[in-house]
Amino acid sequence: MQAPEEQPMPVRNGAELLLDTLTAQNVEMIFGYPGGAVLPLYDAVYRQKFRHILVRHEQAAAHAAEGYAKATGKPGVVFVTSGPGATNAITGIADAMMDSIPLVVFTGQVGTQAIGSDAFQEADILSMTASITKNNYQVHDVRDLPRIINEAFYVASTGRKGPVLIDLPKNIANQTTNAPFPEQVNLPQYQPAPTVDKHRVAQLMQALSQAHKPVLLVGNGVHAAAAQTEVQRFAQRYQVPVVATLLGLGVMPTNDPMFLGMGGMHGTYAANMALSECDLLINVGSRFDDRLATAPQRFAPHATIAHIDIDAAEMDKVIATTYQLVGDAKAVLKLMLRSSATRPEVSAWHQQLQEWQSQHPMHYQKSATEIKPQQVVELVGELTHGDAYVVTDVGQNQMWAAQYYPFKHQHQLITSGGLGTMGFGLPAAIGAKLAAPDKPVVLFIGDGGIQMTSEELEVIATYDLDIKIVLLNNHTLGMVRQWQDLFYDQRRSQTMFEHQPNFMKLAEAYGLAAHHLTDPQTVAADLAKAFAAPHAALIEVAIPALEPVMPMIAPGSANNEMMESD
Ligand SMILES: Cc1ncc(C[n+]2csc(CCOP(=O)(O)OP(=O)(O)O)c2C)c(N)n1
Repeated sequence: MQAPEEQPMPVRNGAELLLDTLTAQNVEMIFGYPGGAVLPLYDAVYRQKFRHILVRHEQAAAHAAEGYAKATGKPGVVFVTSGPGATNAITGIADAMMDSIPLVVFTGQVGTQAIGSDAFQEADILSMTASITKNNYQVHDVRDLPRIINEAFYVASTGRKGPVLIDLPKNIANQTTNAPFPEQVNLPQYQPAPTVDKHRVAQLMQALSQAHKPVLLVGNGVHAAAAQTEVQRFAQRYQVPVVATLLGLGVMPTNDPMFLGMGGMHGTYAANMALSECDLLINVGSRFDDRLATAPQRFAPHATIAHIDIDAAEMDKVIATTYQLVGDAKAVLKLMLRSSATRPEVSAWHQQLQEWQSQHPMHYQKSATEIKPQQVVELVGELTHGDAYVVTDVGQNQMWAAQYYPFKHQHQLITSGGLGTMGFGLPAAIGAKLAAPDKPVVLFIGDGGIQMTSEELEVIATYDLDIKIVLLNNHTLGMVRQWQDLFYDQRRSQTMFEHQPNFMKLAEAYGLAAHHLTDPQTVAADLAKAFAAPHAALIEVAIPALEPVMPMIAPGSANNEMMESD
């Protein structure tokens, strides 16, 4: 008798097989853009009525898939055509790689017989994406498709997550087969969940029980492992204060007494002083990026450092560490919580931290004549009760959102951390809203960044996505201008916009509600009004051109060398 998995399947072509495999993987949505090399895929999408979101540029397909993946924790799926379609998606793929976001990207390719002949719309996307994907494949036999797809999903969403690309030549998409599927994933060399070294956990807990000034640093790895509860429990049980990286925001509720805020270049005074003065630093799932460890040689100079990360390659990459714990953050924290180690004596440390917090709170100069961006973020925080998915673009808008929004949940902040990609925000907000239609989604974006992917306003209109776009318009590439002012003697080369599009008319052209806010006296009421309707709105807020993001650590300075505003 034949085993059930060996029974012949109905004859299907590669494109149909691909969609069937996606269905088996519980994929509910694809972000993409059609073209010649992916015609078979789009024909299958049409006939199988697969939910497909038609973006207006392939970069946006990748960013929207990132937003979707961030909001759901599931891999985002992308379809683009060969050549220019594939190269347009590269920025989003690189962005996902830097922030460990699971994506499965399908690129069309010219037929196998034409590969290497400079055929129409041919690009060697495998070489181009080798360094910005966790793995990439080109399919040469239709019967390999289910195996490759299953492997791609497995690799993208396990271990250190990231993008995987599958290049599908057109003739393979058209080839028919009755090959069975699905197959078990069989990748013996790939060990995504390393076993945690219990002995090291015990050593670390022993060190903790003797520390007088411990700090827990939390990064993206905590989100990836869904270890928010464990972090909170650990902080509470051992009275260890917590500092977050940009991508670690949301792990601790902003108002938690154990939370010191974001550390690094634009972090809080208390967080950066804690990093500088601590005697034990336990880093959970952050990679000591240079925006956090601003001067690696002088980072946490008095501390014994422990690093918990799923990726062994992160160990000692930037900062030398004493305790290295390779493993899933949740698994490691669970073991740490099970330890019988005694609680350290930390009352003097807490008193010191409280002093820093009360003497140097986050603050900005209020104004009776101008709307301040920090105030806008605070007001949006109140309006949304700290519950919204907050998506940002890159620049000052991103930092003000990180500094002033009252985050409560994990996965709540969707931002481009590692690559710092302007143009990320608008499409990522689309992905987040499609992933969580019942949740409020707010996008903070600058006047530079919105012009990079503004064509996606059409997608918001087409699918009637209730996204509140808060455009902080300072008529300048604010973050770059800030650096020019500070470090280039105010030579504002190419960073001041003398002419700008009429953003209100732009919104109207796409059929979206538009609000222009200029009055600081009425800004709270104006924002509330703009947020009231259950449809998208572009809310342009006029903010001062020269407002800086403070505090700031100059590049190369140590964490305790902060510039503060008056
Ligand atoms: C694709 C891309 N190009 C250039 C940059 C460099 N860059 C970083 S922030 C920034 C200015 C952003 O200006 P805007 O979007 O107006 O936001 P603001 O800083 O004023 O809030 C630039 C140009 C980038 N991060 N990404």
